[in-house]
Amino acid sequence: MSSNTFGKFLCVTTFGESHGPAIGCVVDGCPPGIAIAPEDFVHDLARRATGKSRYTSQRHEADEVEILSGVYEGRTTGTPIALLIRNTDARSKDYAEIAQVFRPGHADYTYWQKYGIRDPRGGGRASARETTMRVAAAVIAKKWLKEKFDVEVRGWLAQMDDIVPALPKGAAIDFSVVESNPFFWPAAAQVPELEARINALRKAGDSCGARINVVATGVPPGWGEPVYGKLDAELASALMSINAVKAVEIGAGFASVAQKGSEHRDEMRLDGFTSNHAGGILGGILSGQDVVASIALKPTSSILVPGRSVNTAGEETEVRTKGRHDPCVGIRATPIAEAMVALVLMDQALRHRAQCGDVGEVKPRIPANKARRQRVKSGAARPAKGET
Ligand code: EPS
Repeated sequence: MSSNTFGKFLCVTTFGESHGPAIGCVVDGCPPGIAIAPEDFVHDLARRATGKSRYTSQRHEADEVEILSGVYEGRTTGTPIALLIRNTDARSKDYAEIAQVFRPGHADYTYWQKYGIRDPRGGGRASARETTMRVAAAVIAKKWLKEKFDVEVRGWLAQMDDIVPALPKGAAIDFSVVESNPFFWPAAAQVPELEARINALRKAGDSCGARINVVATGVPPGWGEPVYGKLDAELASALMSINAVKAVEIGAGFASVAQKGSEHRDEMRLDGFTSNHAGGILGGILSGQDVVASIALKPTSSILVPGRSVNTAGEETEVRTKGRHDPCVGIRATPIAEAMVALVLMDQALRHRAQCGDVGEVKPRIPANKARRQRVKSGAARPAKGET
């Protein structure tokens, strides 16, 4: 009932607040035998962390994962995996001024209405800090998906404020570029423009929103479920549960409103689908094409620009949020979006194996990437690793 757990076979529960002693998660239902060590968590946690560049909050957390259970001699045992990260750089006095005031756009007011009490320090449970454990849990999912199925889940920042990547339509994303700048931006030449935009927002005490795209490649057809367990429905729920997310699109998303049926449908040839407007999901079940999702994150609500609000005593007041905050929380949300997609995919893969593991490969099987191969051939896209 309290909704701190998600997943059916792979169940992830997170706990902890931004300024509590620690944050953690329990991952239950993980198959035995997966090699997991504390070092496995370092890369993705650092990609998500604050304080890694001048463009995010300057809170410096070590984000060191302690594996408390479920792993013996470096391998998962099939029992619940408990992971813990201690909070080491909380500055709760920053929140003294706003402890009795509701920040407009934040969850302060709604938590207060629901529980009649709230932990205001660092946003409590409604802080971006909570997403750390999603990323930690997904390290296991990403590893399992890659090792067992060669499935990879990767994302990039697809819009920041009104800036969009200057890439030709349909161009392949070069992930070495995405990973080489603190914005996860796919067009290197624009990074100075992004830096200037964040600097200007900081100076103005304001913030901006962002869009993130996530793609899962190498997925087999068949994962997913019909009706209430649709894979796209579960992706939408998982992605929407990330703090600050206000919209989720799968495949063509809202653009499908203005498409004709003859354009939207992804035609099938024996050598591949000719397009991927479905985002790899038909009837809630994977077609074998890449899974494509996109999310919109709202502008950070903890800003210096004064805003009108009310306080817990029921008086009208003005609020300015000082302290260390992200001018654009979307800048470091790429690994969080990847994490939610990976966790949903692993959960659905385990569910598929449980019910339909004996079905095997069904003919005909349509290869995934004809549309992409055509773009490569026409010069609109670069070949990906291993692609000719
Ligand atoms: C956050 C405010 C900042 C961020 C925090 C999210 O925390 P604080 O006010 O305690 O310095 O640093 O994010 C993280 C610490 C994190 O690991 O993501 C907020 O307002 O949501």
